[in-house]
Amino acid sequence: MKIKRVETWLTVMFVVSLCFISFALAEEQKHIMVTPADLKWADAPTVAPGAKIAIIEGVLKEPMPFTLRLKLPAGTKLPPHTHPAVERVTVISGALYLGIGEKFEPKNAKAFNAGSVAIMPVGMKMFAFTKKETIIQLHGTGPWGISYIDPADAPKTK
Ligand SMILES: [Cu+2]
Repeated sequence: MKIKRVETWLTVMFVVSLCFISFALAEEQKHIMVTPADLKWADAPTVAPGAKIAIIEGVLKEPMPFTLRLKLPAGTKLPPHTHPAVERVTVISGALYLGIGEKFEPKNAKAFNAGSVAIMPVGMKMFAFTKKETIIQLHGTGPWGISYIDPADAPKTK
């Protein structure tokens, strides 16, 4: 019987969505408290040569909140790119030179020193560079990623 099947299907969908909601709540209630010494830095050659990443919260490829830090060596260049999610950058130390646009034009970049925040909408074209070692924190809601305007700009990983 068709109606019965639709009802069963709706019940299944309802239970499935309840599971997702309780999973999401459980996710929210978990607490994370870290000091700089607790951060676990890993090499991040896909970000830039010599870059390091410390994931504080979340799984970057998943549709969930994430918080991470990037340690960028002096002289790092992040060629023009976009992200599939809102980018929220907080500069923790050093200075991030950030520019808007699809061309890498250092003169169009502004220095964001420690304590600065920048929030860029989905798909905004931007580039960045450092002059000294700089730590930035990114947070937002994934899935997170990066697309280079010129695919040839993607850092080579071996
Ligand atoms: Cu970016």
